[in-house]
Amino acid sequence: MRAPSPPSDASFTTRLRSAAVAARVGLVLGICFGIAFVTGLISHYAQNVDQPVPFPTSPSWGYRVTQGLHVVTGTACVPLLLVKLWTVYPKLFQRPPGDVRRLTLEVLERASIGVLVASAIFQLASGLANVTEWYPWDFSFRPTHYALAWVAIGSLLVHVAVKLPIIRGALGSDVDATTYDRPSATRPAALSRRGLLRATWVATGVAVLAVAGNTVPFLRRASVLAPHSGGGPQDLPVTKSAFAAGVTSSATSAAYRLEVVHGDRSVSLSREQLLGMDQQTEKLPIACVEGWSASGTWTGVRLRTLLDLVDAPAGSDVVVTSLQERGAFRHSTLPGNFAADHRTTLALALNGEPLAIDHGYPARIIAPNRPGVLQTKWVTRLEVLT
Ligand SMILES: Nc1nc2c(c(=O)[nH]1)N[C@H]1C(S)=C(S)[C@@H](COP(=O)(O)O)O[C@H]1N2
Ligand SMILES: [Mo]
Repeated sequence: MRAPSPPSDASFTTRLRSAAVAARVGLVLGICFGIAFVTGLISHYAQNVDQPVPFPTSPSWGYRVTQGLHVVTGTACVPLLLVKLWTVYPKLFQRPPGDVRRLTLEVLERASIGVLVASAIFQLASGLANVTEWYPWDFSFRPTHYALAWVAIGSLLVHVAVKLPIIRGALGSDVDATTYDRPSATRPAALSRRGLLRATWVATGVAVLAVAGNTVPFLRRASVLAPHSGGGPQDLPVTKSAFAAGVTSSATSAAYRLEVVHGDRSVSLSREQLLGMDQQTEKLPIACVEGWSASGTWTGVRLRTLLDLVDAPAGSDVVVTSLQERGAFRHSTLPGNFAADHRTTLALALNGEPLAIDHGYPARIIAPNRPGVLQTKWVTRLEVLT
């Protein structure tokens, strides 16, 4: 008996798998990928402790928009990438060319596509898992997602450069043109190429709607995948509850004090004393890195007023420490420009009520244009860095 021969690209005959389709889906995919890349860089930079150019505090909703875009465009990439891979995968089975120079080029190109596909799938899968707060891995998400973003964008640029003549040719001619088709791709399908493209755009739109409600209030009810679209006390979602953070008793203890420290100067304030100081009210969003965001009306003491109690020099960085004893988010550092911004508040109340314990009672930081992960809850210490 003869062994069955492996499939060759001639086994794939539908005319839907055409460069004319791949280039059109690829163009939209590339744009979404580019937006996700740039907004991802912004988010990464915003969370860096070391910022040669300070991340701006205005507009207060800036990070809300860039991170919403990051998650929405990343999600749009999922159906687009699936269709793109479906249109081109028969090329995997193309017989390699005989002559050594062309073979070498072919191997290099396929290797770069392998890197591109693997890194793109990793980015989408890890990003989606992060959005749904499912962490089935051991690595630290942010540095890994950041590093792989460079790998993905680098191999994407190589891919576009290599394919540019075909991309331009395919985009410049009719979607039904056969110029760049594989010779075997001639069998008519139940769906036209236009129909396939339309179905792809619809699927992408549905994927976008499924997550956009996390950020865009009027889309909330359309968003089946919006775990953070509402709910939570005081009309604001909660990521980590007081119970999960292990602060239920320390946050409600009569012994709670806020320490404000600058060198050997320090003051210690109870929540009643904080409430007795001048209060300001600011409308500022919480914009989680996971893509959800929601606006709140926060009332409390201007951070700068607290820093003045210990004569902190203007523009000093401030380390914010939570009552929470474990976990990466128990500390954050307010860069000098954030500490100095008049809107930055040690909030004691939210939407007209005393802060709910899950939103950071007795006191939490809220600053404009800041990733949610840095809006530390259950604050017990502010230390001015000198
Ligand atoms: N101490 C502490 N503060 C924290 C967190 C945390 O885990 N611990 N989570 C942060 C994250 S990731 C977000 S998005 C916001 C959410 O604030 P909220 O739960 O009040 O909506 O709180 C931030 N502050
Ligand atoms: Mo978050």
